[in-house]
Amino acid sequence: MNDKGMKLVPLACLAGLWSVGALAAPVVVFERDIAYQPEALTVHVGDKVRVENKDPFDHKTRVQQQYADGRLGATIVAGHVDKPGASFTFTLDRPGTYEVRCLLHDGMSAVIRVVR
Ligand SMILES: [Cu+2]
Repeated sequence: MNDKGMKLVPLACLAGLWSVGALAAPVVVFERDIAYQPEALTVHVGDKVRVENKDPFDHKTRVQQQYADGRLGATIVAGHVDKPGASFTFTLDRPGTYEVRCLLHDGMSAVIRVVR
């Protein structure tokens, strides 16, 4: 392929799409080397977050709201078994901070901040 047009899609156009939750591609968090990558990210209310397992073994993801004092609140994902090569998607509908934790591997966690 040598279609220069494909390469010249204005970045501003892509950024515009990204900000529209309903149309945006999911934000992807990879499970790789027994870690969530990235381990910290910020998304907007209503964004889809996709967890994709790149490791050759299972992970088990729990997502819970996390208060400023560290206490955990509402459960968003109770414990999804993530098979190798598979992915699943969830949506965070309320602003706040959320802990993503693997129930199979100690210390494997990430933090998602959800803003308006
Ligand atoms: Cu794990």
